[in-house]
Amino acid sequence: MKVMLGLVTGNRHKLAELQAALQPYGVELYQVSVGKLEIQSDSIREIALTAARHAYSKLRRPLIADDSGLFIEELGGFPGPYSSYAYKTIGVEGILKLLEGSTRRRACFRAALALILPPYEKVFEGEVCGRIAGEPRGAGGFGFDPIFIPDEGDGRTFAEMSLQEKNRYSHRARAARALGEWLASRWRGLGRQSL
Ligand code: ITT
Repeated sequence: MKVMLGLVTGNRHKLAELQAALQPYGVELYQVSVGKLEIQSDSIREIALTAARHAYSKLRRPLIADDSGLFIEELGGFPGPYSSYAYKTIGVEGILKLLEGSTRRRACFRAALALILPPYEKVFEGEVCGRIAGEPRGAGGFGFDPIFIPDEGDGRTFAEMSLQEKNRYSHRARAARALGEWLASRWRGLGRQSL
């Protein structure tokens, strides 16, 4: 059972993480480079779905789009859907500065994966919660990985983990596994060898 899916992204880390998470489900993921349409919205579901629909209208091939963000409790959920912009502007150091002196450091990463596989259109979500570290640690991963410590881990940040370890807990891998399970249930229902 095999399905080829395009991933609409300019972020190679997302590609690598999703490839690893989806491969066990028979998904072959490749990067598509139509300009990703990024609408402004406070819903990552809506942002991902709009990007996927837009890319599908251009390519007419089965694909997914990932929108994700870091939601920090002390900051009322900021940067959330604006994480990409916050990362490019204030960065990791800016977030640490905003939390300076605060003991309330709870945060969650969330990911929405929008799938267009006609006649289906679905959004799968994943979440991982943890806390914001006092200082950046580790050289792996991307974005806010050096300051995020998942609850389920052993105190290391995502940037101190291998891709496989990060995928055990991450928001993106969880959304990917939900997508993979859904595909597997479709296959079982259809009794077909491929989609
Ligand atoms: P594309 O839009 O091209 O897919 P992007 O990186 O801009 O790539 P988003 O618009 O979804 O993706 O922005 C999400 C931002 O949230 C991202 O730039 C990171 O700063 C942060 N982020 C999301 N998932 C992350 C993760 O697994 N580890 C660290 N930071 C993450």
